[in-house]
Amino acid sequence: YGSLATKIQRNPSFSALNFDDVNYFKSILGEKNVIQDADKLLSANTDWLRKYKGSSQLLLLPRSTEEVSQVLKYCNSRCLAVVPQGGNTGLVGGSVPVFDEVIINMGSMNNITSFDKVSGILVCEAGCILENLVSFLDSEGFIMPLDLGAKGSCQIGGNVSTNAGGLRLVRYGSLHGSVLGFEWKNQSHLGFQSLFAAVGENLVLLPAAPGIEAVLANGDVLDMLGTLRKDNTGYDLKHLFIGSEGSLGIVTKVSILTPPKLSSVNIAFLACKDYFSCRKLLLEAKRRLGEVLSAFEFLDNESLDLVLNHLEGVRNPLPPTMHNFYVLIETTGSDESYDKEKLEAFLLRSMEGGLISDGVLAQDINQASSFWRIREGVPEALMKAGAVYKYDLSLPVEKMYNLVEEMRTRLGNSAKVIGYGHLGDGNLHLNISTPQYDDMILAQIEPFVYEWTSKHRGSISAEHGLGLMKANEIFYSKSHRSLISARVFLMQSKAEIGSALRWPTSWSGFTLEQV
Ligand code: FAD
Ligand code: 2HG
Ligand code: ZN
Repeated sequence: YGSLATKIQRNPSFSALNFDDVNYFKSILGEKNVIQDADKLLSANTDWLRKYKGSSQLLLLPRSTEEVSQVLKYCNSRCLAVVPQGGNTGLVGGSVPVFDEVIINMGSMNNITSFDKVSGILVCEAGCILENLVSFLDSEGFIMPLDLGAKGSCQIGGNVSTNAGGLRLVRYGSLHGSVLGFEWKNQSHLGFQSLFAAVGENLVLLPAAPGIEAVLANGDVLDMLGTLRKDNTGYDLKHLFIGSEGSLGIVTKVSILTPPKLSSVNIAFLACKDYFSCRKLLLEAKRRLGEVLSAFEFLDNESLDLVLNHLEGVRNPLPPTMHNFYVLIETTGSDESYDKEKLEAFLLRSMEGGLISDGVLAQDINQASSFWRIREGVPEALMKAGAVYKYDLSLPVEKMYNLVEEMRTRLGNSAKVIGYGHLGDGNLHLNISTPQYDDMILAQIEPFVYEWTSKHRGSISAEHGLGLMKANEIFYSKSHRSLISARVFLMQSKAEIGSALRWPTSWSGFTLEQV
């Protein structure tokens, strides 16, 4: 893969790890949480896509906020580069080292701190696996406001750091709405000041609401663990961290608003003859299913084929007629007969109007999960099919599928081009599958895909983040002016961005000297 990693140089101002460093980490974390075992390092150095590979010699597993603090403080003083890692399911090469960064994996911080049944507020450590939180909440009669195919491995700290979207965003919104606060560690190498302290120096930061605590500087804890729904006292700093991909600090704890589990869930797997019908169906679903609509996902016939051909035990729930598109609609509500009636009336109407060519409504929980398996299984099926070029785009829904078609025309028989994703959120997952990575094919895809997205005023990263893959492509989605403003703000607040040091250029695309 002709990736950025092959074109960049390690920043020489970083130190190389030595024997004393390792001993120091052992003294803080204990021998067994300082990993040098070759197999474990190999997997921590390699990303989920097996596309990005670092050469870190050290994996650290802190068990408390205090340990994270001590580790970062030491790395700061020794100028050792670090990369925060959650479940390592990220798809843009952000969770693994580029060179020899120390990996700080949060998996050992996996405790649930508290849960308030009245407010639905869950406070937990960053290393909690999403699926474990889902199970815990299920027993309490609640659900997580986000759901994604990687739930068995990804961690809530990783979700917050990537601002993961997923399958329920259409109903519950993004994590900017559900995360009430979190605790983080400053990993800055310059300035040695926490963002909170520094912002306080330059700007007015009004007193925090009860429950939020700021611990300043030198890797000390900044506690923004708000558990309030409403709090308009000054700037809401946590929003800077949601989606910052570990570039500002390490998230150690999260408090999140969880919705109650509702009793009636219905799922339909539908076929549409063309993309226009999918779009029209989405409009109708929003209008007619309204408050009960909880997911609206789509996949093209090529995506379904891939899943059926590569995943064991998955079958098409519809009779084997070829349809061009498939849509998965989920409703969640509190009145079984009313919700079902509402969905059935909607389906009947859409069928009569010609928007749906065929469809099936899940009859039980097993059938419902088999529908979800089809949709959630696409990334796994792509991995089994060979090499994959992945693009996660926000685009106007009317134009979205044109890109898939144009890409097919461009690449001809040299690649399989598939389109699927979160149609309800205007998020296309364009994937290009080839037997192996090939620079000639890559040159046909990039920068075309980014230019196309930019021309249609879309985003080159809807939900996966920038990572290493797209760190230098941010200009396709953000103007120079907005980037400079963000950069200047961060510099004034002396909150140097970790990635500016870890990677050759920061997200803003400028080196410090340029600004
Ligand atoms: P990692 O992959 O370990 O890390 C991701 C980034 O966050 C890295 O930059 C890392 O440095 C940083 N990071 C991790 N933990 C912390 C922390 N505690 N503090 C600071 N920085 C941290 N994404 C979506 O948005 N929607 C989807 O529907 C979706 N589906 C997926 C399905 C599959 C099968 C897979 C493999 C991935 C999917 N993803 C999806 C992508 C991925 O972003 C999410 O899986 C998840 O949010 C990443 O969490 P993680 O714990 O694995 O983080
Ligand atoms: C999904 O929605 C994930 O399944 C992965 O975001 C998307 O494979 C992809 O491109
Ligand atoms: Zn997705």
